[in-house]
Formats: sequence, structure tokens, C-alpha cells
Amino acid sequence: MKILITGFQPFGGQRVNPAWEAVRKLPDVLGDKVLWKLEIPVTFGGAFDAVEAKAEEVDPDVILCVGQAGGRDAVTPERIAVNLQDASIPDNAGNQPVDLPVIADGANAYFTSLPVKAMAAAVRAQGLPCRLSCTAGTYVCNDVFYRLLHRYRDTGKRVGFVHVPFLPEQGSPNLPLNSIVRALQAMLEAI
Ligand code: PCA
Repeated sequence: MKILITGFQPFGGQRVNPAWEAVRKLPDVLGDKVLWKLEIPVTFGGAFDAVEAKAEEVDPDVILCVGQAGGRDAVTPERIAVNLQDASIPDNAGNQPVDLPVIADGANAYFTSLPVKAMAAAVRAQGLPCRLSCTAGTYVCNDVFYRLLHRYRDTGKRVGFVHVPFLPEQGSPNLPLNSIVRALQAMLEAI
């Protein structure tokens, strides 16, 4: 199984993004799974373009995007992407869409095609905090998640998104980097 896993660049005045810091530390092979890792920009549309370009090259079975969710105290696999852009801060290109659809004629929402309950159970079995989330927000993370679910619907490619807490150096609540790495690894093994 080929898995494309992405992490975002820093945004919102932060110097690091725990998502990419953790993704880059994952092994290249996990049992029968081969991982392709990609750092992506925090820009509406641009994040999707980067993932799609890599997916066209690699032809992965699974695409899993990872993002930072400051304020959350657990790893949170996302269940739903919504067709809404509503940014409270500009993205890294200076764009700040408000009350716009991601895709004009798209469905209101898509459910993830990854087994998020099994993934969450695998993280908790490691003694790490994890719960399902029913909103990836309305910023760039939801934008790339929605666009990927739309693009790869009915293709057999499965798409998921996981938000992770801050690192200790970014504030509280937080999780150490190696805990985030272990959580990602447990989720990948559960797919
Ligand atoms: N988190 C943001 C965008 C990039 C990231 O890591 C979000 O939750 O939308």
C-alpha cells in the first residue's frame, strides 16, 4: 500500500508546524506500507495543488494530510470536510476568503474515507490522547481536505485528515514531538 502523507509549513506567526515536524520524522516504510512525505504550503487552493501534483506522480492508495490545531489537547482525526472557506487570518499568500464555497457546485460536505475510529483506537492503545473531530475548521486545512475528497471521490483513493496539538515550545495545550510521531505511526498502521 502506498500512502502519501503531508504536513503544513508554519503559519499564523509560528516558527514551526508540528504537523510537518512529525511527518518528516516518520520512517519511509511501515510493514507493507510505503510512505511518501510532502511539506505543503498554507494557502487556499495551493495546498491542494501541491498534494494533487504529488498524487499524480506517486498514485497513492491513501492520502493523509496532517495539520496543526492550536488549542486542541489531543490528536484529532477529522470525520468531515465542509464546502466553506471562512478565514479569520490571511493565509501565507495573503488571501483571506470569507463566507465562500471551496468549490462552487460542490456537495455541502464529504465524509472521510479512512477508518477514523480504528485509527483513534490505535492511538489510545499507545496511551496517547486522541478523539474524533467533526470539524476541520473553515481555513486551509478544511480547504485541502474538502478538495481532495471531491477530487478523488469514486476513484478508490482514500483521503483523510488529522489535526495535531502544538509542540511544547509553541504553548499549551501541547504534545511532545515524539508522541505526535508515535500517534501518526499508530494511525498509519491501523489503515
Ligand atoms: N493548520 C491550519 C492550516 C495549516 C495548519 O497546519 C488549519 O487548521 O486550517
